[in-house]
Amino acid sequence: MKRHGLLFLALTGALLTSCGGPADGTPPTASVTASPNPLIAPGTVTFTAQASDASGVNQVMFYDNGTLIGTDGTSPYQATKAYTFANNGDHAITVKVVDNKGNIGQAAATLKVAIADAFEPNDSVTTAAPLAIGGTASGVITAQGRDMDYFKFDAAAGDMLKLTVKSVSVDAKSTLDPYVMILMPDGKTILEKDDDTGAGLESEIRFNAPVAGTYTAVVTSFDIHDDATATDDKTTNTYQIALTRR
Ligand SMILES: [Ca+2]
Ligand SMILES: [Ca+2]
Ligand SMILES: [Ca+2]
Ligand SMILES: [Ca+2]
Repeated sequence: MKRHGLLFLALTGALLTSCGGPADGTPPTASVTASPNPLIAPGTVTFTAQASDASGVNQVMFYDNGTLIGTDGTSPYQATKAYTFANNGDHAITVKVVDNKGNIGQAAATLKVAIADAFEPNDSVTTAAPLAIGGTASGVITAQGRDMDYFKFDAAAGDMLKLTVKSVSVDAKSTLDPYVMILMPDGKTILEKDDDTGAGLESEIRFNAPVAGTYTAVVTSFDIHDDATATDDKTTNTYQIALTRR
């Protein structure tokens, strides 16, 4: 133990000698901003840090939720990162600014990543958004090439129900030709599917629930359903889904 103490003293002495001049124990000033903020994903965000120090700034490190995303040693101090719809939510952005004497200054900001569809991500049975019988919800087929929107509802055996997916009759600017499927409680078997039974190109399914359980409605566009390679990604692909008794 004493040997370690002596070694530490020797190292400290060497460091003090090598630095020379007046000691700088003051950390750099730091702040960070994100642009755009909020980001409507997908897109790329540029992070810019303001940093200054009497001894000079050595480098700035940028982190998103604790993960290093970039390092910059020259002003303007910047880093960029691409986000997808899957990054939906708040991100804790932090920077560490190291001066030429090893002091560290820190700053933080919140980046909001949003997507045009508030129910996203809802691309699987397990991430389906709840839809009550008698309820409606508004979504958008967007933010990825082949968006599918999953909604789940509980039904009793014999429930007589109607599911509609409306586009232009709710939003005149909608560009969506909706397509909808209802999956059995196993989450795989298709109970019913429909393209254009509703008004115009809109979808409507009248069905009786064969068994009690949690069913899933999958909304997408006709183009995506019709062609396994087609993409259809427009922020104007709006729709309203409604589930009612009949
Ligand atoms: Ca300093
Ligand atoms: Ca969507
Ligand atoms: Ca989706
Ligand atoms: Ca349709």
